[in-house]
Amino acid sequence: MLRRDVLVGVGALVGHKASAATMPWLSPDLPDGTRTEAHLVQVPGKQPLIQLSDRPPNLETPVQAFRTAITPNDQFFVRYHLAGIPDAKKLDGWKLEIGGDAAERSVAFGMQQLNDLPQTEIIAVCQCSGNRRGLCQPHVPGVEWGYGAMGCATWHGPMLRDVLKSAGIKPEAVEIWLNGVDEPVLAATPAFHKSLPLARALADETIVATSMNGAPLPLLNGFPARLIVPGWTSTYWMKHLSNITISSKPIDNFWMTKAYRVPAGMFPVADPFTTQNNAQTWPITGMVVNSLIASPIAGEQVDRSGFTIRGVAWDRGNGIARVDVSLDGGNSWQGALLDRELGRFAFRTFRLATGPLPRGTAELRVRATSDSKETQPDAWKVNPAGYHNNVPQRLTVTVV
Ligand SMILES: Nc1nc2c(c(=O)[nH]1)N[C@H]1C(S)=C(S)[C@@H](COP(=O)(O)O)O[C@H]1N2
Ligand SMILES: [Mo]
Repeated sequence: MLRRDVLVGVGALVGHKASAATMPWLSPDLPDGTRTEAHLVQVPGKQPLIQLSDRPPNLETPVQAFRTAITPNDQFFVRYHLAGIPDAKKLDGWKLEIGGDAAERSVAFGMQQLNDLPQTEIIAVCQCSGNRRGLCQPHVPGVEWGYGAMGCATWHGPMLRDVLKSAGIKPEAVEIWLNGVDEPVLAATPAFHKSLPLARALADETIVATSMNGAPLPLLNGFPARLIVPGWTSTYWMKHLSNITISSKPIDNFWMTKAYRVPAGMFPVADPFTTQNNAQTWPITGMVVNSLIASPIAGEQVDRSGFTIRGVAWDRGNGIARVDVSLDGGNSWQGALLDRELGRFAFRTFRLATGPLPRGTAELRVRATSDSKETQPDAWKVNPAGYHNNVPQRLTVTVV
């Protein structure tokens, strides 16, 4: 039997500094500063999350939440770039405005008008480009995320395509520029504006989500509407979406031309973002294949008669072909059982019954392979911003 008592009392830790002993799921590979500074906080509408920064709020989901394919709204991670985040009052009277030099006309949608469009629903992983940055070797600066800057939800709303069509798309359109309600508090900070190539904006699965797991979006996850770009890292998933510009020109701002970029050609790209490529760097786009063991957690005591390893695997929409688990630090691997697929953009849960194990410590590892034969590399492909870290997770448990 698994010992779960280490998890009991998480709520009692709220507001206190955590140590490795009180937050066992924090990987020992995280930089010392992160392990001592991170602590659980409970903000309105959320269960306790790991706080990496306060203003703006950057809150990570504890690993235990990834035992199911759907991440509950109140455990979903939170990432903001700018301290000027909207409260409910500021969002009162919210509208989504669409226009631009490559739009036929300007239009505005309230919630009712969005609901009147044909609706679609998709289960998709929302993962920060910098998920696992804190585990990168060598270490890189930035928000030092562990494993939980991600989540998977059922998103519901109209297709972005139908919203854009209401404004009319001129033939010269190349990019769709995106803007949310949040804003910098200092004039010197660039506003968080992003863009998408027209083809990605018109794709079937790109939607303006007005609900998440059957409920309105939590305030911190983009209420009342956010963009969903399944398969791509969530930097493009604009929250509190308020302005869309159909543009004949590529956007030129810090968050596109300087941030969220990877060395040209370093990672596989299914649908390139050519209007933003330069000779050295490309904007980050599709996620790389990855997997996570969510049970047991690091440091847990497990029974030598055997236990079940459970977790999730995902990629950018090719689908998960297999998940292999090692119980001996990577010397031997066994195929895990994959549960039913909830769609090609969703978390795929897996399980493996270990059978009897010798007493002592065991190092578990996990590695997923996609239907396009992509697998997780042994070494992280070093890039300055710490993106796409999909080195197989390692965790040590004590077999008693
Ligand atoms: N308005 C707005 N949308 C945003 C961001 C932001 O700072 N402001 N950050 C983006 C990034 S980088 C990520 S990782 C996701 C995080 O989504 P979440 O906070 O719902 O988990 O939101 C994206 N959308
Ligand atoms: Mo992100």
